[in-house]
Amino acid sequence: MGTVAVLALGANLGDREATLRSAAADLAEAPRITLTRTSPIVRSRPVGGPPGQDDYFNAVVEVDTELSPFGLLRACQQIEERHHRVRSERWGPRTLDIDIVVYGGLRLDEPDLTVPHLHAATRAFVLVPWALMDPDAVLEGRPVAELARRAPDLGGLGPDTVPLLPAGPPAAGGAD
Ligand code: A4P
Ligand code: MG
Repeated sequence: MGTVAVLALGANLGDREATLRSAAADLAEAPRITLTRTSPIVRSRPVGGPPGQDDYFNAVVEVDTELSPFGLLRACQQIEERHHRVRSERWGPRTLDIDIVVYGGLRLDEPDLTVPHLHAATRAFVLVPWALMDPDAVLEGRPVAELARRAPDLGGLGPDTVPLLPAGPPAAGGAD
């Protein structure tokens, strides 16, 4: 048993649904990472960034990992790279973004890694899928579902969700 972490996935270029599915599969296959739960995919208007961007598709996943926080960050970045993410413009369009939302109860503020993620508590595109995945989730003492209801970008979320992974037996070693 390692550390339970929550990762946020976002895509707004290319086949966004396929990218999120494939990223979840990559995480499930990554060494020292077990995918334990996945949220549905939500559709969201871009928050920040240049005008004229396409909608995002967002999802969150829960993993159990034996990697250190920086090891997990590196693993996420390798998966981003595999999806040919182009880092051109901060907050600009991207084929795939994977952020560490929480890593157990760790608090860390390093130049390359802040956990909990700096904006996690205020972004409906993270909080809504997280609460759908785990209705009892808590972030820094506050229910995620309640934070989601108060998030300024809540109105930018589409009404429909689609499953991230097809229904079936839980991932190998899954906790569900
Ligand atoms: N970094 C620090 N903390 C973390 C963390 N907890 N998880 C560092 C992951 N990375 C972390 O990230 C820049 C640097 O953040 C990395 O080098 C890492 O060491 P990046 O992914 O290269 O760049 P970015 O994603 O453009 O910047 P950033 O700050 O991650 O942007 P955000 O805050 O993730 O915002 N609107 C909708 N609807 N849906 C979205 O998914 N995403 C963004 C990106 C903006 N608007 C969006 C969405
Ligand atoms: Mg990022």
